[in-house]
Amino acid sequence: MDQGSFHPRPLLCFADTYGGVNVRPTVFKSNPSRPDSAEDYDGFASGLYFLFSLVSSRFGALLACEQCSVYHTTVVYNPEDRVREDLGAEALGSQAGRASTRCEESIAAIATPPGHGGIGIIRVSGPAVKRVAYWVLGEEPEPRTARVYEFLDQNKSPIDQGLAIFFNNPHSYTGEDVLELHGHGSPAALDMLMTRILELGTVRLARPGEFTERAFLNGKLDLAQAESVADLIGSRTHAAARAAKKSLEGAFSKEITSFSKNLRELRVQIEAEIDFSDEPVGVLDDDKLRAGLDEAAEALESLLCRAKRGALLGGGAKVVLAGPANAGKSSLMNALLAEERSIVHNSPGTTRDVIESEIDIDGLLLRLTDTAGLRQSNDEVETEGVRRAGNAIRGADLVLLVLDDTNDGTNYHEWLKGVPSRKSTIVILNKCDITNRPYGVIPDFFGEVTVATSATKQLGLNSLLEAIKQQLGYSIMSNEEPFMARHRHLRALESAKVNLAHAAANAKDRRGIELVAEDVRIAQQALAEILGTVSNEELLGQIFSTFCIGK
Ligand SMILES: Nc1nc2c(ncn2[C@@H]2O[C@H](COP(=O)(O)OP(=O)(O)O)[C@@H](O)[C@H]2O)c(=O)[nH]1
Ligand SMILES: [Mg+2]
Repeated sequence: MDQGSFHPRPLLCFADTYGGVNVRPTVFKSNPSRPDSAEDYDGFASGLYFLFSLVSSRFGALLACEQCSVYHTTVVYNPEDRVREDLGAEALGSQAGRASTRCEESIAAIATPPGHGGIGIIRVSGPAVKRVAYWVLGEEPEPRTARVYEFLDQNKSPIDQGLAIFFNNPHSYTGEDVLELHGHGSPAALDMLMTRILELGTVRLARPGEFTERAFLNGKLDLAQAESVADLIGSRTHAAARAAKKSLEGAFSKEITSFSKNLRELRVQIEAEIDFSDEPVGVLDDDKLRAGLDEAAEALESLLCRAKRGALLGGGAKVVLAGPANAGKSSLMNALLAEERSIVHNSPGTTRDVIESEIDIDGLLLRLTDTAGLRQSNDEVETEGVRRAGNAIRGADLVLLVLDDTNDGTNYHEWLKGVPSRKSTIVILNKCDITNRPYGVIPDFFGEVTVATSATKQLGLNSLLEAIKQQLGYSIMSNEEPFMARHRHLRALESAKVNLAHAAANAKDRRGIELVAEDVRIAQQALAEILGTVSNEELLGQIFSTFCIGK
């Protein structure tokens, strides 16, 4: 038998041909509730499957009829089934792929930050919530109604007084019963109340992020939304907070879902084309396939671009000022910050340590880092400073190579050697007030992005900030509100991009269509990871452990 011509694909005919019965042929599971379900035929079906593998040619029509006469439920074909099976139920955006997880344990935590404040909130979630309410409030509160209560200790004397709100499952943040006690923001009173709740014995202290983790597990949020909760809490600029809020509302998830859906449709067509390549159905010709892949690649690129901007918003960027001693690095840092942060002096070797400060430009948080001038020195402290400067350069998202235009500009390439070749770099020719070089971007400066500045006269700084934003890929797009993204998301999108590129390469040869299907499947899988529909325990642990307690 010709093994080469064998396709181990379990499809035999279109579903439509045999009505609405829709059982995946790979499963061979009968449905005992149906009289025609061929119960007890599972073994027979497996046997048939084994036999199929010996058939030396495409067996679609032949075995479809064969099967039909026995029990057609096992042979009905629907290309969507395979796509769906790979992704785990409705992986694309809906929560159905994640089994609702009701935790047996109840958890509690102080949800407000430590210290004294007007209000302190304790949150309890889980099956013991009603019992806690009964012991602490003396009754089970009306769901979703704020009421003033006395919070009672075991002797029924009040610990504190405040609002209590009960959210019955599934209509709560976690999807479980939740009780919120809004007392006074006194660490002592909150501590007493927490002790009271924990001594009931049915509740334990929540781990960081455990409330949100439960919300995720119960299908209230997808993983990208859950991450944006932490991003919103940790946001340091208005733009970052707004972007995190957008992601929490599902803006990023929607984009991923919609793109995945398109990819999925393309995949269904590719799968059908493979399965019916010998039949005159003509699902997807070469041009259509290539056009579909090109379109997907384009959409992914735009998504990646926006996600990069979102990731920048969330994490900010480390921008390191490096270069020879006395070029004006510290002066430039101070000019950009509009404050005297670094010591400026005309004697070389003044800056000996790494000095960091943050600046918000159009919502983008830059962590500006001033470093010691790169030079040989007999001074141990300065040598250590130069070593640290090297580390800072290696860890930078963007290096500003500051050169003194009065003498270093001509041998800029020597200085460039000190910067790793793949680092994003801007060359700055400082002290242009002395050389009379026009300030601003210098076009075509030996292929480097170069800006002429005067730190002392504050010239060329706006051009420099624009160049920084551009180099970091952060440019404000008109009516598009940015969404928050993380490096984890970027990695997944990059991986999808690589796989789509493979798919496009494989699509050049008709014989590679099976590989195309596999590439698209892996790309789709990478996207599903973003939403957490195919996430693993370790990843979830990593993500939720970065949350604060009580969220
Ligand atoms: N004329 C002029 N002098 C500058 C400029 N930037 C820095 N300087 C001077 O150059 C000297 C070294 O500056 P500094 O910022 O300490 O350089 P660093 O060693 O690279 O940090 C100081 O005397 C500064 O006042 C500039 O743009 N124009
Ligand atoms: Mg300095």
